[in-house]
Amino acid sequence: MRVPICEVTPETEYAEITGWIHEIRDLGGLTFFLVRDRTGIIQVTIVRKKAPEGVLTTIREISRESVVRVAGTVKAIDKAVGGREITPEVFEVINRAESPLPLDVVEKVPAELDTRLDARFLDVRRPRVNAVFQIRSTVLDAVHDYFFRNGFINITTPKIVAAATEGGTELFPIAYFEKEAFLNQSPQLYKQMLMAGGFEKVFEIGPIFRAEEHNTVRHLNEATSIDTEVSFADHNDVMKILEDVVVVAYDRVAATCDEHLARIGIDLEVPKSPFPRITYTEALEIASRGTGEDLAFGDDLGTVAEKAVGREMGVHYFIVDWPTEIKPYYAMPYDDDPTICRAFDLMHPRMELSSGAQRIHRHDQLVDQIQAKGLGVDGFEFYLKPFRYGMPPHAGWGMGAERLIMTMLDLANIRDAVLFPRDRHRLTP
Ligand code: AMO
Repeated sequence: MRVPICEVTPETEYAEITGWIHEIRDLGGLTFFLVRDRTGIIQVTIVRKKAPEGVLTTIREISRESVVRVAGTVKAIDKAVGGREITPEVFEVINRAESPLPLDVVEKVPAELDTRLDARFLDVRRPRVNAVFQIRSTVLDAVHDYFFRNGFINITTPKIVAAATEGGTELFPIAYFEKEAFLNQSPQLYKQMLMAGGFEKVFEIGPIFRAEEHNTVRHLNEATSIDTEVSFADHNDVMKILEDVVVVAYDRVAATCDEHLARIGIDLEVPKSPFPRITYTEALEIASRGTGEDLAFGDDLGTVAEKAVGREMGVHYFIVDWPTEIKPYYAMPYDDDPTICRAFDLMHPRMELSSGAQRIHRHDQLVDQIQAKGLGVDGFEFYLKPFRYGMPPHAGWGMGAERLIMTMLDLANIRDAVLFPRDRHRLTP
């Protein structure tokens, strides 16, 4: 019976494995193959003089990255990876890979990102790259788990929508019969409407679409957003949830992904909660000091400013009390000073991970705020209606999964945290 390669130990007597030919080393009378499956690598050793005729025929036609089946006796051997090797009685090529390969899976030759993404199916065979996606899977699992354990309902909202949520410029229009439609920028309006639906605690992990004009190392045109919305909660309550989610994700990876982390070369440090909080005004001061720029209330914190604040903070931190004018219409202004609002950003020293807020839950105030932002209420009726029939106070946030993983694993480019990135120039594979 076929077993995963990681289960073949020096004590195993006989094993059948399937996988890909990772490397071939031909020393004349002796040929070594490294065979890889998703669990590990094993050496297959062939002594030409002793090997069965069938095995010798196979090794004549074999190429790297071909899919093979190997069965034979296992021997403990110090010099081989994992301290064991197989001497095959059966060595079958299930599907031969063409040569040359579009990408070297052995990772000896560094490849350009574009070359790697063009041949992503081969790129993810690389143990280091594969480890990133094993960890991504673990992170999303831990986040799901957190929400389920805490009584949240997993929702799925439409990705084809009629209105912008986060501003009009980053919107992808699509052809939807005779109507104007867009790809959803965020589940924002839907998760809020479900607060009027009485769900109280919802979460969604799904795609968001942003028509980012410029290629940067931290923007995608299709990203994965971890979203939540909670009724009878304020911004402080959901910041606590956000901290917990980040810590839970790191904790799970630290506890279960030793081997994957080692492959990537990361010594993972789990962030400690509560994360420090600074106000937007304090962030401006730090940024002005750090960059020499003269930033004024109401200015966006650009990349350079963010980095300067990140350097000083050194750990995950929140920026709170943002100017109402630069946050979306749904963020609730403070009663005693409506120039600032109950919005927050969660920052990693390298970049923003999440934003959220307590939302306006009163219909008329929301209409005023939409109009104050220069937006028309046309097209928003479906969203505004629930606010007239018993909308509870609520708060929530959205966090980019790729940014969470990118910063956790210290990846240089956000494209390394997503299997098939969509950017300004990339629509395939
Ligand atoms: P915001 O627009 O700040 O807020 O997005 C929330 C988080 O989503 C991630 N993100 C992206 N990641 C990669 N590429 C992009 N183009 C991209 N755009 C956004 C970031 C960001 O911090 N509705 C609000 C959230 C809320 O208030 O609940 C929203 O979408 O990590």
